[in-house]
Amino acid sequence: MSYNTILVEVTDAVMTITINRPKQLNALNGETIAELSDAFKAGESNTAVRTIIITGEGEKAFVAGADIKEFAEFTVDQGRELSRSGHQNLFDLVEGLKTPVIAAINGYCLGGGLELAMACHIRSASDNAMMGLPEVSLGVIQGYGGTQRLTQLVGKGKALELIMTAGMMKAEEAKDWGLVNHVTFQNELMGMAEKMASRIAKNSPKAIGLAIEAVNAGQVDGVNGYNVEIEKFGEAFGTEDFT
Ligand code: DAK
Repeated sequence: MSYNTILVEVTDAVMTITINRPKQLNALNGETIAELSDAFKAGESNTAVRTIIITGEGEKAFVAGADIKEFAEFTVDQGRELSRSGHQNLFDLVEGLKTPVIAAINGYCLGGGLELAMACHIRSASDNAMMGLPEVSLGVIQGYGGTQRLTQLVGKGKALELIMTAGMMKAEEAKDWGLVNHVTFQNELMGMAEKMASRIAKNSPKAIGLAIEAVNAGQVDGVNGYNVEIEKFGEAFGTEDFT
């Protein structure tokens, strides 16, 4: 599939997906969400790809949110439906991918952009990155998993503070909060993400996929993560990688 709003490149077992709408600060519109969904699925099914890095084109933004022009006229039913399909087609897909996904956050990372970064397995940010959830300033709330994933990452008190103030925080503060794993200079961000990808690539892709499933299981209501770990631990013994 050829894409209009993203760039996809595979080099040395790393798929790099770049959201390519720099004039709109890489805001996520429906087309971008559909293309990202397709690219992530293609990455997971390509055994040559061991890690996926997602970033934004240009020096200003990772993603400045959902494209606010697209949902201005939405009804209650349309809002609910778009949220549901976004969860399924992109945000839950990324979180559940068996191939590790690193978000390289290179500037504004707002609203749906932060929700996308939070669905990734690892977040690295450049020192100019600004993170926030402006939704309540626009009269909506997070619709792509932000209320849940932010709470899991930083705890309820901090999550509510960021959501209710609709403010932005700098990369270093986001690191202090546990929202991002690493902060580096902008010109070193992709190198840092690639270094992480090559460290990951030394390990068993099957075991990594099983570990992702076990870690994610602990966040699902009604699922006992310890039991899932026991199952996945057992499964590992049946893989060629273990043999
Ligand atoms: N959507 C569309 N266009 C955007 C955009 C966005 N989120 N953010 C920036 N742009 C566009 C601007 O309109 C401008 O376009 P032109 O006027 O040049 O045509 C261009 O990008 C450059 O932006 P600025 O001129 O504003 O650049 P500045 O450096 O002055 O400011 C900024 C940068 C990031 C502070 C500012 O652009 C800004 O505040 N942007 C909006 C941030 C924002 O509110 N984002 C939305 C968060 S809410 C849903 C699920 C989820 C969501 C919604 C619905 N459903 C399931 C229905 C999620 C909502 C959100 O993400």
